[in-house]
Amino acid sequence: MLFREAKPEDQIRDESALRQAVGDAVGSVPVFDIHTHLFPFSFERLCKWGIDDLLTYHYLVAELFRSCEISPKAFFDMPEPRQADLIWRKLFVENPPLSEATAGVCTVLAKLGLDPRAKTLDEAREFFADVDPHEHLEVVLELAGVSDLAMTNDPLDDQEALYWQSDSFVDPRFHAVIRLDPILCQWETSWRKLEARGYKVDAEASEQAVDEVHRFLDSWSGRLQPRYLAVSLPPDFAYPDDSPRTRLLEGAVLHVCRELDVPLALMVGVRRGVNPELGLAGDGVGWADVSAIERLCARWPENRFLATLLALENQHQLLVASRKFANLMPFGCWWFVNNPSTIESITRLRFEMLGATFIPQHSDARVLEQLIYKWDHSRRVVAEALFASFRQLQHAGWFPTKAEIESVVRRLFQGNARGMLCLDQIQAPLSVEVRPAMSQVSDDRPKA
Ligand code: RAT
Ligand code: ZN
Repeated sequence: MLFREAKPEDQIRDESALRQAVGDAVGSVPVFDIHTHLFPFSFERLCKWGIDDLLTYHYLVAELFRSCEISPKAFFDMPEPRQADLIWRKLFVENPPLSEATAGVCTVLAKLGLDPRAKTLDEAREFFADVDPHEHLEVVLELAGVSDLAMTNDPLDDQEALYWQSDSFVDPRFHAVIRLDPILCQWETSWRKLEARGYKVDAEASEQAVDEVHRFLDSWSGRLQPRYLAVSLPPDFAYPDDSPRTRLLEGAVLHVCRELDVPLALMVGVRRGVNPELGLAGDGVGWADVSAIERLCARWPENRFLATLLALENQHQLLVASRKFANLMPFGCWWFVNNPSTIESITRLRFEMLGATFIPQHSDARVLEQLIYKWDHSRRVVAEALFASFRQLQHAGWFPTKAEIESVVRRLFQGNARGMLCLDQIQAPLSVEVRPAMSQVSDDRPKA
């Protein structure tokens, strides 16, 4: 589109018309959700959905211990429905659900026609017991406005590997992503798993071991067809250094990315197991050294990098780095910065420093219905930030048309992700063949 050709009568000069146009465009655009932990229904129990999974989300588990004296051990020993009941009582009935994660559950319930002020979970349980999972998936994707989503796939997880090896049906809207944390962050234990699958690897990540990891990634990429490779990294992530991580990155991962023509996603700043008793809810945050990302981008100019940082304090540095390296794409407001106030300030800064050349949000959904609230909440906040930037433009004497606003919004929520993943030529499917969930998995040991 040539913006210069906008007819004067189409240009929006008025503040409230601008707010309306931005809100309508952001509210209706189909989203490419670039990072989730969701699985298709064919992956059976790996696919989380329904009220008990929603309430036992680790964001809520972390909040429970601030409002209830139960010990983590006693809590985790309870069956999931009882955990969900306790969380409901403590965080939703005895207290107003003010936090982002609790408010999110209310949004989900309200959008599904359920009462977020119910005293018990009975009504919600009946609702979910009655739904047909495949129809429910369509309802959820429609309510969330999600056209495509990226999963988080770990071929070293034996349970997950079985589903891939038995060629379980994967809904084409669910895109595979190979997660490298075991290889790049837990090499000291993971090399044994690779060895057990027949790869000639060692604790030191020798040259031969690095070649074998390349072979492993080639083999699983053939099966999964990943849209990108991803890793979450601690705040002290350094590059380059004399560690198995740098050897594996340079000798295997970055080459595989080049060969497949896919980006590497860097999610930096997580301190795993700050309070190990809390399990998944026990991770914390630390400041990252953004110069490590800059060096990766500089030394590997042919590679593309997606990056999201966990610490609020690192957000500005990532944007400065992105202005220096066109092969770096900031994405999402990750985990502890995925709150309306932080999304708004980060997104405003991103518009101011990068224009529309970033991916504003991902859901990080672990439970299917979370897509509904994560996107409902994020759309509202991103719309506010985009409105502020267009309002500045109006003050500067440049008046946007509705079509121009819609084009920017499509780029933010769909085009930048598709471009980064080289999906521009591939059309999003209009309809999907739905297959029944698999009832039995082969008990073959995964072989790479
Ligand atoms: O947001 C989350 O659910 C975290 O537990 C992590 O999964 C994080 O998003 C990650 O991908 O490591
Ligand atoms: Zn995640």
